Formats: sequence, C-alpha cells, structure tokens
Amino acid sequence: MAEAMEKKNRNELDIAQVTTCRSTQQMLRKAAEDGVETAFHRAADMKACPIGADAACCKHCGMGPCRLSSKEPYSKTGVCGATIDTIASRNFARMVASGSASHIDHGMSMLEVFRGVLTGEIKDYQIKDEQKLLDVAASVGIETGGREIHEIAEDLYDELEKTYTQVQGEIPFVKRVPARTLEKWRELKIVPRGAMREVMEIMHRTHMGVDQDYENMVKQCCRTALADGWGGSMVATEISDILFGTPSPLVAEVDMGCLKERHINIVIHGHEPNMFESIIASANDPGLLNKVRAAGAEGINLLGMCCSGTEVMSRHGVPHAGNFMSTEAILITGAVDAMAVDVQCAMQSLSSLSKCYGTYFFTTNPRARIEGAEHIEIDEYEPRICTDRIVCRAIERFKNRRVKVVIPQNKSMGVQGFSQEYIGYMLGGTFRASYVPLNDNIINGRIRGVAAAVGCNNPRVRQDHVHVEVVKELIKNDVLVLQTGCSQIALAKAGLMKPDAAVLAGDGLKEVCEAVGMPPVLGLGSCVDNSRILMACAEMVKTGGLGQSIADLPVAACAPEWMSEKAIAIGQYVVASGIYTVFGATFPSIKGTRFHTFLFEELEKQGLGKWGFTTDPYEMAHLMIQHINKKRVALGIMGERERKLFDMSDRRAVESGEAAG
Ligand code: SF4
Ligand code: MSK
Repeated sequence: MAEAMEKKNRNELDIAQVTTCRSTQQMLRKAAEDGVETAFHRAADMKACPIGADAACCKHCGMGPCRLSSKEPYSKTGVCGATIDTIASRNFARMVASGSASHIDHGMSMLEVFRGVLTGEIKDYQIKDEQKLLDVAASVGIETGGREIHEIAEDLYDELEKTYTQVQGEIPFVKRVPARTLEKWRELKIVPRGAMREVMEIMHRTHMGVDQDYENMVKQCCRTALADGWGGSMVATEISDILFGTPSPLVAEVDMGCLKERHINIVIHGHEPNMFESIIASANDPGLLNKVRAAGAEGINLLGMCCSGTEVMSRHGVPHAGNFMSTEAILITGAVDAMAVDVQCAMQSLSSLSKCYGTYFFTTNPRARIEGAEHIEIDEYEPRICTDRIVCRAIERFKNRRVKVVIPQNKSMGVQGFSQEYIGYMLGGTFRASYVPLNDNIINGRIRGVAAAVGCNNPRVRQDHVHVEVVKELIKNDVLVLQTGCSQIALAKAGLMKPDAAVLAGDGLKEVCEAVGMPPVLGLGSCVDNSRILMACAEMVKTGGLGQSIADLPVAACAPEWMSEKAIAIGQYVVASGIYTVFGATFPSIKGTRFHTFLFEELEKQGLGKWGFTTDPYEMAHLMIQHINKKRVALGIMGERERKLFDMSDRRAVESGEAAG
C-alpha cells in the first residue's frame, strides 16, 4: 500500500478484547496486515492521564497549570487557593457547556433551515409533516385553529428562536415539562432563560476567580444542560421532524455488510440531517445516475454512520454501517468511495486513513474542517451544489478504485424509527395515541419500568460489549429499553431491534411485546433525539398513575461507553430532569470529594435525579433496576409486580403439570 502509515513499534492489539463488533474485528486484522493504525491502537499505546481523568488539574489561568492530588485529604489547592471541588466542578461545567453548545448550535442550524424554507429562499426542503408542526405549535401555546399553516409556522419560528436568544424568562419548551418538575426547577432557580445566555454564563463562571462554590456551579450546569435537552436538542428534533418527517417504524439494515462491491459506496457521518437529506436527492438524480451507469457501477449505495445515520435510518430506512468506533474500520474495507462528514464525532484520523485506501474524504460544514480533507462547503440555500459534487467525486473514485476491496459479510435487520408519538400509537391504537397502556403495564407489573440506554463508543471500553450486555440484562428483568445514538446501533447489530428479540425479555415484557408486535428495545434516533425520551417521560407523567413529576417515574438511564462532552451534557440534563443516570467507561470526578457526593447523592435529595457510575454492565443494569424498584415502592405499585410474578409462575407450573395437587 503506497501511502500506508509508517508501522509503529507497538504492542500487538488483542482484537477480540477491544471490540465485539465482528466487522470491526475483521478490519482490525486487515489493518495489521496493511500496517495502518486506528484509535484502538492509539488508546492502547497512550494511557489516559490519571490527573486529567480525575479532573484534578486546572489550566484556567497563567499562574498554573495546577495539578492537585486525587488522594485524601484533598487539602492541596491551586496557586489561587482553588480546592479540588472547585477545580473538578469547573472542569465538569466546561464539559457541560461544550456538549450543550454542540447540540444547541445544531438546533439553531436546523431552525435557520426552517426559516429559509418559510421565506422561500430554501427550495430543496419543505414542511413535510404538517400535523407535527401543529402539535409543536400548540405545545408552546400558539393558536392553531382556523389558521394558515404558513402563518402558524412563522409564529413557531419566532417562538422557538427564543430558545437561543432570550435573555430573561423561560425557554418555550418548559411548557412541556410536567408541572411538579417545573415547580422544582423554579424553586432551585435552574429554569433556562435562553441557551446562548446559559452557555455564556457557564464560561464566565468557570473563569479564574469567579464561581468557587461547587454547589452553585452545579446549578448552572443544570440550567445550561436543561437548555440543551428541553431547548437546543428538542428544537433540532422537532424541526427535523417537521421538515423531513416524523419517524415511524420501518425495517432497516445495519453493519458493514451493507456495503456493496459493485456499487458506489458513499458514507455520510455526522450529526446534521439536512446534508444527508440533500445527498439522498442527489443519489436519485437521473442525470447523476446516468454517470453512475457510464462508470460501470450498479448504482449508488448511501450509508449512514454515527448520529445523522441513525436519524436518517429512522426516517427513511437508509442502511447504517456502524457506530463511532467503526468509522475508521469501514475505510479499511477499501469499498468506501466517498466519506463526507459535517459536524461532531469525526476523528481527525479519518483524513489520513482515507488516503491510505484511496477513499475521497470530504468536510462540508464551515465549522468543521479537517486538514487533508477536501472541503466542499454546503450552502444551506443550495445544498445540492455540495451533494451533487460529492456524488460526482465518488463516481470518479469508483472508476479509479486501486485497492483491494474486502467487505465484512455481517448484516442485521431490525425495526427502527420509533418516536414518542409512535409509542403512543403503537400501544394506544392508531386513532388516538395514548400512553395509558404503557402506564397500565407498568402499574400492573408486566413492565417493571423504562430505561434509556444511549451514548457513544470509547476505545478504552470493549466496543459494544457494555451496551449490549446492560440492555440484555435490563430486558431480562422486564425493563423496556429506549435507545439512541451509537448505543442503538450496537443493539441493532446484535439483533435486538427485532420483535423476536422478545424471547430474551422477562415474561412480563415479553407478553407485552408479543401482544403489540414490538421489539423489547426501541430505537428513537440520534443523540439530539434524547429529547424524545424526555417527551416520553413527560407523557408518562401526564397520563397519570406514576406520580406527579419525572423524578417519581420508575425510569433510569445509562451511557455505558460514553466519550464525548455531549454525553456529559445529556447526562446532566437527564439528571436535572429527575432521572437516575449511570455512566460507564470513566467519570470526571473523584469519589469521596464533596463535588462527587453532590452529583451522586445530594441532587436526588433536592428532588432531581442523580449520577451513578460503574464499568460492569450487570452491575449497571442492577443499579438501574434497584432504582426502578425504589420508585415502584414509593408509588405503591411494587406489590402489583410481586403478585403478577407469582401468578405467572403459578400459571407456568399449572401448564407444565407441576401444580401442587
Ligand atoms: Fe491554578 Fe487557580 Fe489558575 Fe486554575 S485558576 S490554573 S487553580 S491558579
Ligand atoms: S455520534 S456523541 S459518538 S453517541 Fe452521536 Fe455516537 Fe456519541 Fe458521537
């Protein structure tokens, strides 16, 4: 391989230990033959900095950087006197700020596209889901009766813009928050005003010599993260649904076996769905398809990766080739003619690795250029100029493929495309969406509770292993699992998105899945679509019987293999919304410090959720199950579950002829 990277002197990678993804394993074996490296190799060669892992260092001013001891009695301070709690909370707050800003900026981009559609300057997209538009408008108090769609849409734009720009008051979507939860936020003074203001304030507070009280800092972390979950992310989801359609279940394929040797393979990796929507149009353009045929290809094969892939798979059934830790591995197949990225989670190494395999690698967003990549900037007003060009370049690469193509033959089918609305229709009937059956099944104990399993891969964790095992353990214990992001793809590859995966569920959950024909694991889309999980929780509260606030629900969340600051922001808004949230991989604070105790114990005493941590998938599942049980006891429905289980085993005994005579 002419441009192969120089082979470094490094320990042999134990491939089976770093990933359970069979396609990625196969490509890592090929990487060894080809002499190329991946993040798995770099993680093995470079141990994580222990001081940084504990969030015990500060470089917020020129008197430092200051490194504190992560050992008790934690009495060492920075040059300015900052304690370990101040330093760790400031570091945490900056992660929340960066993660929230990423979703918020994404949401703002989607809102700009919406504005362009309304003014008529953008012609490539239209309002596709008018019912969703009406529902969203009504949810923020906009009059919809007897009015023109366009007029309502303009009011909605004006209202949602406040999510970002408002300097006082409350962001619009707090109108969707259950009353008791919102009351608690008001009491704690953590209701977001406007997302830009909250991110700005966190950056101010974390400057040297400003907020040096970890409890006060955590309040601003809650307020900023809530501006993400119930603000930026929720706007991104709702506007994407309005413009591109609200997902409803469809069958889709995942894994690298979706690559096709005789097709032009184009991989889209990133987070904003508009570029993906545009390239779908380019890939179906008759003129471009003539060029495809002239190049001797059988067609264009579009594939998604990471979050925009999950989103577009949910809406249109576009195959998904793999999650975050497979984004390098797929290039090693040699089958990718073009990879185009927009924003977030695109490793810089993709640029050099794509050169090794002759793949054309493109950046498209002005915020996110990568050295060595060809930049074809997307113009939101004329997106086809960018995406047609990418297709043309991919055709060129197909004609000039020089490398050997090796496609892993692994592929899984599953049902994707659930939304909070569809969960209502699925359980409550097509004419009138309702969460009553879900709540009833939780109350009668067939379903113990609901868990969200979300988040990234991390090369310091065996890829997909924790995601898959924690979810299997949860469903075995009758916990219905909602999924997004890279976690969703891990479970899809493992085959758990099929209705027949219900055989792995406990008797109660299995009974519900079989009655409805649904899988025990429901995929809701990308990371910003975690807002769908918040809305599902709000619906459960509104429906009744499970308490007055989100904190009362028998619900828990986890991000078993997280790596991005966005995951910390998500975790923080899920906790602030009232949900126990367990992270795996690592956690940026030191157990035993006051800041850590505040996150892991005190927030719950204030009426919010709390953080948890473990790297063991079974312990993670059981921490969540214990929490769900605790909530069931508080709701007075634990007895229902015990009676139900007794009845079920009695019934089995009768059926198998073992009943006491
Ligand atoms: Fe050190 Fe304080 Fe400066 Fe941080 S802000 S680098 S702890 S002196
Ligand atoms: S893409 S944020 S690695 S889930 Fe959303 Fe995956 Fe995490 Fe990126």
